[in-house]
Amino acid sequence: MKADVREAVTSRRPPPMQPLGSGRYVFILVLVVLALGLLMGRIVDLHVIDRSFLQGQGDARTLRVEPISAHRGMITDRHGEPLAISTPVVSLWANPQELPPDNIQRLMLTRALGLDLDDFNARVERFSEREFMYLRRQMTPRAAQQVLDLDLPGVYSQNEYKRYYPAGEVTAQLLGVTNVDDQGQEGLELAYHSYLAGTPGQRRVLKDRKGRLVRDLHLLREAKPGGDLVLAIDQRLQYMAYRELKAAVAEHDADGGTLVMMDARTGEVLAMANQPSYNPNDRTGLDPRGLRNQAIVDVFEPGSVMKPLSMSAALESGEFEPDTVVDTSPGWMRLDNRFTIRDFRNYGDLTLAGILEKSSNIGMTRIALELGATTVVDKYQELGLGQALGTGFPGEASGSLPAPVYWSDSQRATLAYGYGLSVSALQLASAYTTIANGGRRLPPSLLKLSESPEGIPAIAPEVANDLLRMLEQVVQPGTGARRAMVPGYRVAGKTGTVRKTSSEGYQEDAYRSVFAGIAPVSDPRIVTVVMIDHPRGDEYYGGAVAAPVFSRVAGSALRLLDVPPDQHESALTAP
Ligand code: 59J
Repeated sequence: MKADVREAVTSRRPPPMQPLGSGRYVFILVLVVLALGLLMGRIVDLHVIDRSFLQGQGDARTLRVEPISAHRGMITDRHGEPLAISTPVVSLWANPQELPPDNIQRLMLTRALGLDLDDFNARVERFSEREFMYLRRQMTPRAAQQVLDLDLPGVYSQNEYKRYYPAGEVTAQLLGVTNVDDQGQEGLELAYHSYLAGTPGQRRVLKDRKGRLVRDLHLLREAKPGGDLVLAIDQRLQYMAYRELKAAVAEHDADGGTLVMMDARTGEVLAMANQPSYNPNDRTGLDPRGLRNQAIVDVFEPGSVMKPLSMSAALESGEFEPDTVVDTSPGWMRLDNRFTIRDFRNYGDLTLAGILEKSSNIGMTRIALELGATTVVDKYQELGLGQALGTGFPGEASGSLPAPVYWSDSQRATLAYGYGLSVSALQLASAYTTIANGGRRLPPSLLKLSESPEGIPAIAPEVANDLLRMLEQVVQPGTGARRAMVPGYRVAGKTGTVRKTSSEGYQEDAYRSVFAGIAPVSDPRIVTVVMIDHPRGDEYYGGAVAAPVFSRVAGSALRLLDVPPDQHESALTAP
């Protein structure tokens, strides 16, 4: 069997090769040499003789991967009104190596770009070793096309988006800004940058020497547009609040001011205005003070607007009722043998409601000294003071509460009437919102909410309601806060006049005027805090400077929000 197989294999061996006849050999050799010769000739032809033609062909069509700018999401108010939008723009750039050396052509180019020829030539000189320099960024597509139509060598374009803020200075500090590369730099533009920015796409393209598109070959990755951000802000309220704040700061020749309006039911921030401000669409020569969203990032010593908050601790203690009488005479008091507390004048016997109405420092002191050493500071903490609010706003201030090893009487007293702590306007508004909605603390929200949050109980409901009524008594004809009244609506609130500090301590003639208020009392809808920094005119009391701003802003807001007027005697009395 094995022998058979071997036999079969050997029998299939090919016949031995025949020697090549010499005629056929020479013929094939000649063919091969000829073919090689032709190829060499073609190589010489392509590399030496036709070189420039080939290079031209190669340059003329280049395969490139181009980025596709992603559209940055819009920022709108709660009703979809645009507050920050991205519009298509064209940036022109040049390859300095390819620019025409000829001054006539350069003059045409600089004229179309709106540049000075000498400056331009100097810049081209500086970039002469490089292959990229911007000619002009973020031009309108039409203006850029006029430059491209000159058809000059070395001039290229790229499509981008530019941010525009329709409300300008009215929303400047809240929105913040992006830089020329569309990166969020400040405010909400910074806080929500990655959400707004989206992801740039990529496409493979065939371009000619001038960078002009010959053919769109294929999409490698689609640009993913950024998401839209819907703010809690109501643009109508925002404009109105900004206008009133600006007018008041100008009228009183103040250093600045801030205003926060919150929805009393949801904690949403309906308006947030600051002075000074700036135009985010044209930042040339801006005052850096205008960049600060004071309402969130700056803190101040609040003074008497804290009295209702410390009073909530007194009412909850069970030791005091709204009509409990406290003797405030003789209108001054010495504590710790070194510190004198004063009232504006001697008010004698005052109820708790009366203490708020007259803003008696002595009354608050008497109450605070009856309470546990940390009762008031604990309440402040429960109301969200001395801690971050979690708005996500860059640089959000926490403010500070004192935490001494030992509480002296003067420290307990001054804390209860608003000194020795610092708060932001937003924290203050949030604390008043707790009074407005029956004692639940709502986290302030800069974004529109789809549903009202639960909130955290921070004041007993009956105490919150008592306080609301007491604060209504503060804003009545004949009180220091009467100018906060709003015709047609019942309002509640508290003034404050706070001496500003310098490195030498409390100043004699520099104040902050503050008002914190709630409206309407029948069913609270808005909470507003107004702070005017250093009014320089004759008037500087909170009741004279900040309260009228509250009156105008709250009145307009209630009408814009279609809140039905109160059927109440006091509401019908004009201030
Ligand atoms: C005040 C303070 C400073 C800090 C005093 C305002 C204190 C205090 C030490 C003198 C002006 C002034 C810790 S008064 O806000 O009491 O709003 O209509 O700045 O008291 O002890 O020339 N408010 N303001 N106090 N300090 N330290 C009153 C009151 C308030 C008014 C007016 C005028 C102060 C009736 C303030 C208002 O309720």
